[in-house]
This record gives sequence, C-alpha cells and structure tokens, in this order.
Amino acid sequence: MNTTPQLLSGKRGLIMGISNDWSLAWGIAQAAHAAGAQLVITSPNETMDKRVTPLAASLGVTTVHRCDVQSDADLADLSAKAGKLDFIVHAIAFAHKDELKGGITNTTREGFRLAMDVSCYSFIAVAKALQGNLNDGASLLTLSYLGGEKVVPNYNVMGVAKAALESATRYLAAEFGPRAIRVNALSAGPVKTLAASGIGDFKAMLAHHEKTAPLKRLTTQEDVANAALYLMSNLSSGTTGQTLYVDGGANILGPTPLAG
Ligand code: 0WE
Repeated sequence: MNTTPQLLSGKRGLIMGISNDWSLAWGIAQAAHAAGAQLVITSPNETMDKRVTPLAASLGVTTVHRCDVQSDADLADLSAKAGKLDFIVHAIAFAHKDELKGGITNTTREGFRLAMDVSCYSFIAVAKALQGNLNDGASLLTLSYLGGEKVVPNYNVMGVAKAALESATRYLAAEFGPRAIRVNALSAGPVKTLAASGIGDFKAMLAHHEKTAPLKRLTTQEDVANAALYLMSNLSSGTTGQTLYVDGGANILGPTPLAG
C-alpha cells in the first residue's frame, strides 16, 4: 500500500541527473512519483539512456528525453517537448576525475570551465530555457554539498562550482520570486552514488561521517528524497533562495570533537 501523502498530486515535474538506482535524483523521482507527480525524465547521452530508460519505465515514464546540459539546442528541444512544469530537479555535476584529487592547483583552465559549465551554469541554463514551461508557484531544486562552503579534501574545483551554484540559486530565487516560483538547493551529506565512486578515501569519509555527525549515521537516498519532497511541494511555500542541509547535522560541527 502506498502510504505517502499525495503532496505532489496534480503536479508535473522534470528530473535531470538520474544515472543509476543509487542516484539521489532516482530517490527523488521515486518519492515524487509515490507522492502523485507525473514525471518528465532526461538523460545526457546514449550510454546513460540505456540505464535510465528501464528506471523511468518502472515509474510509468515511457519517453526519456535526450538533454546534454552543455547544449543550448538540447535545452531548447527539451523546452519544446516538456510541456507545463510545476517542479524541476537539477542533480547534475561533473569534473575531471584527476582534478578531484590532490590540491586545487591541480585544476586546469579547461577543467575549471567544464566543471563550472556542467555543475553550475547548467542550472541557470535550465531555468533560462524552461522559464516559459513553468507554472506560477513552481519549485526549482538543485543539489549541493558542504564542499561548496568549507574545504573538503580532494573536492577542489567541485567546491568552487558548488559555491557558485548556491549563489546562482539565490540570484534565480530573486528573479523568479515575482512569479511565485521558488528556487532552492539541498546540501546532502556524503552518499555512496556513482558520482562518489572511485573517489580516493571516500570510504574513510563515510566512516568519519558516521562517527561524527550528530545523527551518528550516514545520509541516505531516502533522507534526501524526503527533504526534496518538502521543497518541491507547497509545504515549503514561504522558502526560496535557501540551501537546506540534509546531512545528519554534520555541517554544524566545529573542529573540536564533542564530548561523549
Ligand atoms: O558532488 C559530488 C560528486 C561530484 C563529481 C564526482 C565525480 C566522480 C567521477 C563530479 N565529477 C566527477 N567526475 C568523475 O569522473 N559529491 C558531493 C560526491 C563527492 O565527490 C567528492 C567528494 C564527495 C562527497 C570528491 C572528492 C571528495 C569528496
């Protein structure tokens, strides 16, 4: 039995950034579907398409739209095909793997451009291309990470891109506010996803989070989906331009270990 409150009943939403069934975007898509939303789903290329299509089909979504966010033509095409939307979830980031190790001086000019384009500008580009698709009262959501605000070893150029993404969230919120369209970011704790796989010391990061975060456990795909549901629904009607932490409280800690 589906006991999820129908918070998104009658709403249509676009989900961008599903890679596989570990994806935070996938957790959000499932929660949105269970809450009564009708979904539009994208994938950036043929390889991803093969993984996303069966996942989409399991939510009754028969067409996966091709959209590489680096392409203005793809975005225009998506706008023509997506129809009216009540929410958009942007869960997309990319940096060269070899720039996610060592120090920030590993960053190349081209690597910086790529990370900023895919991980930050793409949120602005989606809002720009799809502004005519948005119903009044719509909600835009992007995913961020603490590394955009504090130094996290190896996160490097992605940290700079997340800082810019959170700033873009505020500028978009100011611009879209008069249409009652809200724009927020969700800063998730570390979750084992494809985006995190192959990152040096990621296991150690997860172990450290489990030990030190106030909730003493890892952030889950479901934790993120539940908070996303709040931000996509009218429950968050008075909130825009914010970064909401869904990290078991990890972001509140200073350098001193807590007693106990
Ligand atoms: O934002 C992210 C992941 C971003 C990411 C991951 C990859 C891995 C594979 C962007 N681009 C790539 N490119 C690849 O080729 N996270 C919040 C997860 C993450 O990534 C880290 C982390 C955490 C946490 C990288 C270094 C340190 C910590």
